[in-house]
Amino acid sequence: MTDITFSAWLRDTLQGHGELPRDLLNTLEYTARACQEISANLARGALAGVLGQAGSDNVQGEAQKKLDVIANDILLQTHANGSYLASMASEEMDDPWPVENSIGRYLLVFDPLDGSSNIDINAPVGTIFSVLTLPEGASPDSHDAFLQAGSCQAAAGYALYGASTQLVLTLGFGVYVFTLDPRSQHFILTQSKLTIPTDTSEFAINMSNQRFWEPAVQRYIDELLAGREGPRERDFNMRWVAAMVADVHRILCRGGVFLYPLDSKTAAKGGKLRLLYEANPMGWLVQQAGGLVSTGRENILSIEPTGLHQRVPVILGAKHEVERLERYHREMN
Ligand code: AFP
Repeated sequence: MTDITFSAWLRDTLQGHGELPRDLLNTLEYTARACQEISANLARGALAGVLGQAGSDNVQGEAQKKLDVIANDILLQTHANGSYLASMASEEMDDPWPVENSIGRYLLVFDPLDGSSNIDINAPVGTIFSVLTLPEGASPDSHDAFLQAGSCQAAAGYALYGASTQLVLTLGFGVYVFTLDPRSQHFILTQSKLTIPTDTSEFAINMSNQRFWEPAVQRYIDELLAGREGPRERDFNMRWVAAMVADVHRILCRGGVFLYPLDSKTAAKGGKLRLLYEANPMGWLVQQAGGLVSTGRENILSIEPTGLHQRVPVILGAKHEVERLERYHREMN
């Protein structure tokens, strides 16, 4: 079978859907190139002296790893001369970064390196990105231009830097996986139209926060842990990679449910995960694969953002599990 490269797939797919927004195609192609360069930096790791702390904090007040800053710079520089892109925003930057002299109509918002706490132990990390359209009359350097509901995304995806480097993307008609061929340095289509089963026996949550959760989540997790003797009448398995990209990729590939719910530690900030460059892109991918994405009380993709770095509680994955959690939130909170 002939290998289908990411570029060829993009061109054929966008044409097949009646339009070829050249700016969108370029935004995605150059983002893929940036992810290839980030992957090469990660692969050299200790040999390139890029591990460890950068000695600075980001807008979240979190200590930055050297590779957080390097990955952010790679994405900025890759797109710096792109007339196709109006502006960029990042977990690592307080404010948007408008592209000079650009007439582009698209916005790119990203978490350049998700799962940073995994870098120094050679565990999976990723890049998460979301593409929005610049609203008519909006200024590319304004926060407001980016404050759009997840349902408005033009594209969403991530790169997962694991045993292999994979690019996962949706344009609104299914979820597609491309694997980087180290020899050719092309991303090759390897999976099409991923589907998440409506039921699962595998959950992902950071159990160390258990005492801080709301009653609905306490009940839900207690029932899973009770296994076949409990109300769910079957045993469940747990995974937690501490990199959302890896946990969500597992769910897209074999099912499951992921929770980073509201807890009393993070309630004042609205949650742990960020809406624009974590929950929205990952949530749209999950929804495109037949899963659901919720705060426990509402569909995350319907939230009208009020801030560039806004946080939300995140529950996503198997339809019947997310529906059960939403029911528990209605009944108990
Ligand atoms: P870092 O990028 O700071 O490692 O955070 C990763 C993350 O935002 C998300 O990818 C994980 O699911 C979650 O945080 C892990 O949080 P805990 O470290 O509290 O388990």
